[in-house]
Amino acid sequence: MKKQLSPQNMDAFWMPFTANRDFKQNPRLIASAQGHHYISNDGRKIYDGFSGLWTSGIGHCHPKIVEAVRQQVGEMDLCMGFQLGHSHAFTLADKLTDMAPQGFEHAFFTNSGSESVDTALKIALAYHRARGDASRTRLIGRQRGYHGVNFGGISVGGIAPNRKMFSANLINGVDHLPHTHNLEQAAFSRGQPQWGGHLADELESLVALHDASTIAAVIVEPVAGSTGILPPPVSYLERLRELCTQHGILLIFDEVITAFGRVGASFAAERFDVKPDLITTAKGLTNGVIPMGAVLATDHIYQSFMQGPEQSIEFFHGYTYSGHPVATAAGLATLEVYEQEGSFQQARELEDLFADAIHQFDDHPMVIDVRNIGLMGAIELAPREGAPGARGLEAHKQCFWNENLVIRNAMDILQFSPFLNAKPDDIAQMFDSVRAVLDRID
Ligand code: PXG
Repeated sequence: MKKQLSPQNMDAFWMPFTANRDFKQNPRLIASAQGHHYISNDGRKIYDGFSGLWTSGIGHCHPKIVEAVRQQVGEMDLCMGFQLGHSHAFTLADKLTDMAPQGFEHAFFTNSGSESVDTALKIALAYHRARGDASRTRLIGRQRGYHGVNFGGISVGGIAPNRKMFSANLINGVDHLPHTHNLEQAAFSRGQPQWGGHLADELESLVALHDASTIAAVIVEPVAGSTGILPPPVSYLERLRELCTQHGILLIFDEVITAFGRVGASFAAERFDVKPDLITTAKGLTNGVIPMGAVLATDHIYQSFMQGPEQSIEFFHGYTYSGHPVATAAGLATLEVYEQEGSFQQARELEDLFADAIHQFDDHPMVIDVRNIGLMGAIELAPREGAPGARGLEAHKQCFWNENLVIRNAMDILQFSPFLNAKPDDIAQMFDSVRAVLDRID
């Protein structure tokens, strides 16, 4: 007999990035997902305003992806991934690099965004060493950056609660650029803020401090996501690129969120027309159906590894499940659907409507900022006196229980990540619900 869930028997599952005790008092449980909706355990149809944590851009249980997975799992569940290969992994790498900005000709497969980030950092370090420039060991991230939860990722990341418990064990030789959030200068910007491009010049100070010959790579999210959606100021990414090139530093774009249509293009690198040296991806690579990530590398980087005796391994790195057959089948089907349905274009066409809808909150008395780019948007609430984050969490819960809507809160910042193929009426309805909630809470 199926055990009924109750707060008394939910302790075995230690939930990720969740207030376990609070959640288990009154769990928000989902029984199924289809298209743009979840069905909750209590039978309600709930609109997913967050595309399943930025992952399921073309909707849940897309029939073509489900079918590809079904077929693959019955045909070849697993292929030993080291020293053996299977054609789907090669085909997916081809398709992915075709979709990527020009010059990205190689893909290294991982199983998550965190693994993609740590893989990219290792590629950057090993690349310099392979070129005989082994003194380039320092890494530069950015305050408020999120690069997953592995040791490399939290070291270059800039989110204090993710770092503080491990502060003595973070990897050595990491600095951070300042973040670009500034309410005085750039609140209520539509799209890229006009203010803040100069913050990229802070890289010059780090170069002056350490000397360029010690710096391997800079890693940034082209649009900072988890921290509450910070679109890049006008000219910021261009300037970072310029400085990295000038100083021989690799530029890594962490596109775990921004790739695959989220900013109305295949990649943010494409949208902002700035070409990094490495790109990390995950999430939308399989529409979230099977965990998978990838690091994209330029031919120049790949070729710098392809030296020495041919029988020796060029890069001592990889995961049991790198290029897993079922994940690659999901990835292939997903990229095909993006093309067939014109998903990135659909997202681009929705951007203005989404921007109008979210900026209706610009003059709401509880709101201190509204930001958007592509189909990423945030409403920043003024925190309650003495209780930062409480208002945001209450809004999230009220959306779920009273409005049948899933949104995400990062402290007091409400975040929205609509489907690439969202219906305009659903976007309007989502923000009607948010308004109802904001009018109700104090
Ligand atoms: N880099 C970036 C830019 C991310 O957004 C990761 C790396 C790590 O990916 P994995 O697959 O290891 O989780 C992410 C993940 C949120 C939220 O609420 C964001 C992520 C994950 C969970 C929640 O913004 N991003």
